[in-house]
Amino acid sequence: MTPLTFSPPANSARFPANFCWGVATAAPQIEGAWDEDGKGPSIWDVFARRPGATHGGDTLDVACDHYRRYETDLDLMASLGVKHYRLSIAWPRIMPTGVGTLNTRGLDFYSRLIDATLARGITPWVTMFHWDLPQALEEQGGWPGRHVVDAFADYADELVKAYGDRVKNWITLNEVGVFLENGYGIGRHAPGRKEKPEVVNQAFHHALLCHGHGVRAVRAHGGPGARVGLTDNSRVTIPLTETPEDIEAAYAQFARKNCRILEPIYRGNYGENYRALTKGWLPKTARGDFELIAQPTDFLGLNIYSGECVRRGAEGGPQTVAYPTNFPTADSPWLKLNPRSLYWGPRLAAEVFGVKDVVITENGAGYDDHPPVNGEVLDLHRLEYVRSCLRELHRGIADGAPVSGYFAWSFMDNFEWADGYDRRFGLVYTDFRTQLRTLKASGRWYSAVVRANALV
Ligand code: GBH
Repeated sequence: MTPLTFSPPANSARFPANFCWGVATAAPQIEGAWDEDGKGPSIWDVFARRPGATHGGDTLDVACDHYRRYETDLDLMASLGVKHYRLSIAWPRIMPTGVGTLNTRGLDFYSRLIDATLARGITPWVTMFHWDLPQALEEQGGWPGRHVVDAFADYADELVKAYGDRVKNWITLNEVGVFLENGYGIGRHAPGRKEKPEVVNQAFHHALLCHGHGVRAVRAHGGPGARVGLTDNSRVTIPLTETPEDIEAAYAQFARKNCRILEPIYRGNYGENYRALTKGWLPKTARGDFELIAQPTDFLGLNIYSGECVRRGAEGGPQTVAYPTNFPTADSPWLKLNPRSLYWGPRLAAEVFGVKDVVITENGAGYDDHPPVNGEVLDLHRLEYVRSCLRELHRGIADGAPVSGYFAWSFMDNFEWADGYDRRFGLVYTDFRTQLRTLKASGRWYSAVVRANALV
């Protein structure tokens, strides 16, 4: 038999030079120490204590105990060869009631964390807000009230003043649509409210203003080289077949499905799609709001796990095609395994909204991994899915999608919101009883990808 030649994938799927490979986490999901060193309660600390709110009544009290273990966690991260780390800051550690006096011990914690990151040659990407609103602000009405905007403006200023000398990559808010729809619309996330669409849309407006203040704060105090963007969970519309008709349908549907966030940010108004969605209802705005919201940013962060398929319908308009009930799905039932979302997400953002730089700030898969056996967690499902996603991301870059970075969600298994500790997204397995960390097969593989800057 004559052996065929073997081209290592490393040659065929090399990523651009300077591509940023990273891992991501969020403060409330990993830190624990929920009331230590002067931290105030967040809406999640309170919500998780409500009977039935989270899987098995799980709370954020201890989580991965990262507050105490950050040094060894960062050692493990560095050993993977990862050079970028997306972390978030807990607002109630910095300002226990959301406003007023700064909590020095909270500020010091992130100062040490940032230094420890840099000391290992890892660049921090800091999210200002990943869902842990100080409970005191919720008690004054929460996101539907405009007081949150003034509070956030001060908070953002303090963060950038405190860390701007060392942090050059800032993300204002994580997934506005998700924390507001789930928290104030359907009540599945903190604070668990079920409000009318008008109230939720008003809350969206306030969150967009907070994003604007985040950008303003970075421009004002960020120093040389500072960059800032929003992280959005844009709905990705995948053309069912990659034909001109279905691609056109995907464009139209992308503009519609993301009109509450990308339209105001990239077009500076609530446009036709927004008005069609709300039947003409518009949030209360003040003079100058859109100047703040639509300030130019340096990148758009996209969290992409899945997408929906779209085709040209019988009447010629775009039509979403439902997944069959037995379509391949991760253990998270919402996570339909469709890697093409990584091709189309960045491309649509660029083509429909003119985004010049996309960073994939999250991608991954939620599975109920089995505990380690002989020190191994063989999460082949996650490995193959993420590999397929990267293959599609690579295809997108080859076709001109402006993608400059990719962060795997998540560095380690953590508090998965309403799913508690039941659902795992980590490249590292966390034993929540002993706090032992075990690198999974997917983590080992990801490390090889990062080192090769290519699909392996
Ligand atoms: C991200 O959200 C978050 O940024 C991150 O904190 C989180 O850990 C990660 O993804 C994994 O979930 O159960 O049917 O009500 C991802 C987008 C949208 C996924 C809301 C879960 C709830 C669907 N999320 N969705 S459902």
